[in-house]
Amino acid sequence: MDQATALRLHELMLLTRLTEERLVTLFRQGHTMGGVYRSLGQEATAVGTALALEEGDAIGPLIRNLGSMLARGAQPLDVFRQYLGRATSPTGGREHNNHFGDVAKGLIAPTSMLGALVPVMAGVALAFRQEGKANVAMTWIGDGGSSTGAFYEGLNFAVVHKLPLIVVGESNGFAYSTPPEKQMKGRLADRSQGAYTLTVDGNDAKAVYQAAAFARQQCLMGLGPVFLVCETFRMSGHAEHDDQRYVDPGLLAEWKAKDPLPRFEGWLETQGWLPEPGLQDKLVQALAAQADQALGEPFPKVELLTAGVFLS
Ligand SMILES: Cc1ncc(C[n+]2csc(CCOP(=O)(O)OP(=O)(O)O)c2C)c(N)n1
Repeated sequence: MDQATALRLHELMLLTRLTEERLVTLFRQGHTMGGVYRSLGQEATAVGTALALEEGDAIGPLIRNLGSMLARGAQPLDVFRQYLGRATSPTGGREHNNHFGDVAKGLIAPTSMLGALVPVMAGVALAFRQEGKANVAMTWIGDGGSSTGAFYEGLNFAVVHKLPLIVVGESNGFAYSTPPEKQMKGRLADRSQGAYTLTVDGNDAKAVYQAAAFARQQCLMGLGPVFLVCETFRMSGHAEHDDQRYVDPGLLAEWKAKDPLPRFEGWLETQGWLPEPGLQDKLVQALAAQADQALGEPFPKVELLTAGVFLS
């Protein structure tokens, strides 16, 4: 990894963490419309994978992959507008977390239905191949989400048709309060269905980035999908309303020592590649100003709320 990429990876991980911290503040102040779902401790998994993609590739993230969206050009201001339900948000105030996309940026909107994006992104990968494009599609799945039929159907389809799809498996200790052994036999990597499978330390940003770049090459060589399993840990509750009382404090302490951000900063230091001085303060101030801007913007007009919404 070159210096510019390493510093970008660091800045995006920091931006993800600080954006989510600001969201937590807005949640505690009672400003957000719903829950706040963080990726605390998993920033390397979200950012390291997406940053390894190239122009023209596409991602289909989940709620815990805000970092991947920022890596593809989504703006924190739009994230705040979404959570605050403002008319100016990408969904016009109709949706209240990160469920927004931008096809021009290769960002397919996240959906709540776990697993559902695997067949969707397999379809995107199929379209890339049919159009003769040297591009890949990427999506993410948690250990809980990997128990859905859609995950199996989508990955199986990609394996059979050798599609350029990267499915990032996030093995993060819990699905809500359920540990993997209570809902699956074996490990997440065992669910690959014949896809080339790599398991990496998901808290090692460099390793994640390199594995994702390798996976991309595999896909472009026509070798079929890659299941890239990242071993990591969800360092906060399922969302901010969940205090994680079911998690062994010893386990949390163990993973805190493996926090991907200070760990990557340590590696940058060994390289002599220091982030810009004052970067964190600069980001904190910019994010506070963006959150204030979003707070000052209007709510949608009630009569417009159902416009563009599919009503069955
Ligand atoms: C098909 C489906 N079933 C159930 C849910 C409700 N649900 C939302 S998040 C979640 C837990 C997800 O756990 P996991 O896939 O391991 O991801 P993590 O939250 O650990 O990132 C569940 C069950 C859902 N959104 N979609």
